[in-house]
Amino acid sequence: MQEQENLYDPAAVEAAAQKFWNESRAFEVKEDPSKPKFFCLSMLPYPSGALHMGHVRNYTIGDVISRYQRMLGKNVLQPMGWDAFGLPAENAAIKNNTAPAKWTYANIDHMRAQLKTMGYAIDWSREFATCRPDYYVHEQRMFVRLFKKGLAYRKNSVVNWDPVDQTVLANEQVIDGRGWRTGALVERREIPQWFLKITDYADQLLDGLDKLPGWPDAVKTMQRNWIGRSEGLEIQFGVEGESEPLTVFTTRPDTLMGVTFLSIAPEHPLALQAAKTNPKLSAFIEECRHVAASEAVVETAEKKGVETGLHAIHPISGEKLPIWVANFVLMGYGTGAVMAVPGHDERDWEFATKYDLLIKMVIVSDAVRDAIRELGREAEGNQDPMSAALGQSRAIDVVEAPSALSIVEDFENKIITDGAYTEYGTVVNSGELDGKNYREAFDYLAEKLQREGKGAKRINYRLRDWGVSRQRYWGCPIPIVYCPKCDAVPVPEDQLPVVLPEDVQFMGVQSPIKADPNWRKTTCPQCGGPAERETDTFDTFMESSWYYARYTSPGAKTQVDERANYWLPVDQYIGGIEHAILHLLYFRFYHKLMRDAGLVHSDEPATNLLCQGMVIAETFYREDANGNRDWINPADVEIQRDDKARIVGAILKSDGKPVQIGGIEKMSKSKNNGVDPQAMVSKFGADTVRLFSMFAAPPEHSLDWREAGVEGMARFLRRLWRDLHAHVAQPDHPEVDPRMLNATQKTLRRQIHETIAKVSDDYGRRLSFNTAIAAVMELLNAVGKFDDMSDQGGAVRHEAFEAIVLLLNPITPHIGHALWAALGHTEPVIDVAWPKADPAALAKDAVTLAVQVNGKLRGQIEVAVNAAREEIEQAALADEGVIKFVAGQTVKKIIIVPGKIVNIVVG
Ligand code: ANZ
Ligand code: ZN
Repeated sequence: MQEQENLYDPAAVEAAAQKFWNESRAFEVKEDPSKPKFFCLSMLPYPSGALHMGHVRNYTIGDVISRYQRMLGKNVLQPMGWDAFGLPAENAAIKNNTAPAKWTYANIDHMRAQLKTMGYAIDWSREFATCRPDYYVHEQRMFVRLFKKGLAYRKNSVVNWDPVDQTVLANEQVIDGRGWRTGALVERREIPQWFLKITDYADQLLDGLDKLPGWPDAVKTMQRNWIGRSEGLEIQFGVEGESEPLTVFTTRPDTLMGVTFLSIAPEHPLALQAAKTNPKLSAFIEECRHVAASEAVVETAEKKGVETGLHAIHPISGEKLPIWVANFVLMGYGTGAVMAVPGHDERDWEFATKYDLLIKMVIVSDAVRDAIRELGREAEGNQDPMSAALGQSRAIDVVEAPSALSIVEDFENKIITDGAYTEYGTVVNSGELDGKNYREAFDYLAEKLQREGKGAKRINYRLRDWGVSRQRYWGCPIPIVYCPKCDAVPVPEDQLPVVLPEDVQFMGVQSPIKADPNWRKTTCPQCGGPAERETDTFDTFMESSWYYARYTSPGAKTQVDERANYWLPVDQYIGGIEHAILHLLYFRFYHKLMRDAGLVHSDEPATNLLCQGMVIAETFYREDANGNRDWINPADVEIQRDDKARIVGAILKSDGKPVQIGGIEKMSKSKNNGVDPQAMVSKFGADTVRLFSMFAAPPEHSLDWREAGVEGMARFLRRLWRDLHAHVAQPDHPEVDPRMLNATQKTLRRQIHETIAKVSDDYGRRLSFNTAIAAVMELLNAVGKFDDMSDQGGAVRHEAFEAIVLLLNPITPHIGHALWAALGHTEPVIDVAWPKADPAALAKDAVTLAVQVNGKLRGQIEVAVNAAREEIEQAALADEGVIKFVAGQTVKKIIIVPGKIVNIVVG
């Protein structure tokens, strides 16, 4: 009997705890205005087939925070759902000849069962899959409303076209410019697609970041850069022989007098016009059309261009400037035209150097500005040397002032031969602008050009409208009908949802709804005539932008109901850093759309954000004769380590022969280094897996999965189980009575309460779980060394075990459930309040002082913290070690360093 209890059996302990939580519906919550709420949300999983370690890490972090907040007395909502639409289901359908729906639902069932073995405190009554019509109907309704508000619109946009399969490919399906299945060269095609006007919210999305102190700076910076607000001027250049001016957008109007040519995008109307009579130009434009126009490509590709033969007129100097078509100018940004300043812009410099165009210096550094000033003074002896020198910089040539002159010349030569000077500085060689700094030149020109009708201030965003059309099947149908008479007509709300048929047969990659004329055929909601349905579906980011809100309002007929305003905003959001930009931007945007539709009252969807790091692991492989690597799963490998735990070799378990070691990398299918969470849970139990994933690294860092580390966690839990049961097997002891404690008992009790204080801070403020666990481990070590079998000794030990169980409970809730009962409690541990550090126990009422005699350490004394000087002196002189060194001598002086040292000077 006794023996049995000393054995920790995770499978039995976990099954019992989970049964209890299920039967008591422990984590189902309702709105309760009497309690502070806490909405803890982890990013919902894509049902790919099986849980991976990344999920386990994400959901364990969320669960630890949820359980901790619950113990603080909050009404905690932790939901779970499935991001169920998306391409992998279609790929699997094509490969295995099943319907995407069937594959998806089977995966969900499997992964739900896997998640349940982890013991997460999830309110499963709120679960949903985003591929169900009762979920996406709300998304369709919102889209119809956005359409009516002008926030959803259709325009032509480029897609990847596979000419063999005759279908559009997603970016992920284009590999090195070729279709993933056919290997055919992908073409760019323009087709009409739907967009949401996220650009209307650019300013709000940007300004809102300043009101999110609970978001990591790195994420906010990435979002700012993505939105990319730039303040500049639009400037009009006349074009020789044309009535329409050419408008450019520049963020550096201060460089205006350094413009030596203009560059326009290949798709710019002026380029297309010039190409009609210029075969070389039209060939170049055609060439550009075949290169994917993504910004990244444009940024890295070699700069290329062709002259149009047209000339622009400089708005101030009247100079004639050649107009070039350049491959790095994007039609979709600004005006699609750039005033080129090769002296101060790197891309223009590269271009000018390649095509031998003029490079002018019009901005100088402070040192060069000072040199110019000096030259000016020498040249003119002028009271206003700055304007003299800067206004007539040609005068520099005739002045004899080698040092200042060479500074200026060197600077100019460097710009011409080495590269553009891109910093802000002082304007030179620019007539009326000379001597101005960036801001002054900006404001001066903004005013002047505006007055002359040649320019205006302008704010541009890098952010583009959100293209939500996908030419795929497994997504939410876009609720639009095309009528030959009425054009695009939204499906009336009472006819929603437009249901995606689930029982379909895949013929090749073509979307089954595109292939089915019966599905497409409908009547126009406006004129009643024959019409066709839109067969594109939404980008799956649509579903994941508002799912968090749906959790608050299960069963609501509307997208969300009043319950949303009890739970929102999310208090803690947890997910991967790979979602730092797009998902989190759409998530914030959609919240503002719902706010503006009157559905929610807050401005931002989530107050705090935690981005967890990757899970990484060692990789192993064998190379075949052709040098191809066959990656071997770590589970099939036996690792040999040296005494410092460094890996020195590895063998394949099945044949006992060595395998190559490939280094630590993110767990992935391609490197076959994923560790199956299910196998780990079966072998060690969920608590051990949870404990390891929280202990091995701080949440934002990479987590290096090592089975040896997992084994260490299992040993720790076994020891806790054994020690705690050994304690409760002892005869009864009274309650702790602080007045009765001796020094050792007090010391252990202080450590208990110090640990409570530290762990509380680690869980709550720092979100630093590994240090919290380390502190609890130290406490268990201290309990192990505490062999006091007295009444009060037993009482303090009991307090220590209670603290350990409670402090670990958010991380290892199953063993927590069992051990709390073992400590004699009938109330389940999930309902117990988080322990509070007792200030009285924390107070250090005694300090230890080192005692020196003539600077040499001779003894140690304990005194009260507030002990008077005489008391300390007496205690020091009475110390056994000290007495013999003082005996027979005269004490000349006693120096006390408070809290540390007493030095007795004798002689
Ligand atoms: C002249 C100039 C001089 C510029 C200089 C920069 C430095 P951001 O900050 O990203 O808004 N530009 C404008 N439209 C462009 C387009 N469609 N494609 C490529 N480049 C474009 O960048 C604004 C700057 O990028 C603009 O300011 C323009 O070059 C270029 F010393 O004008 B600048
Ligand atoms: Zn019609």
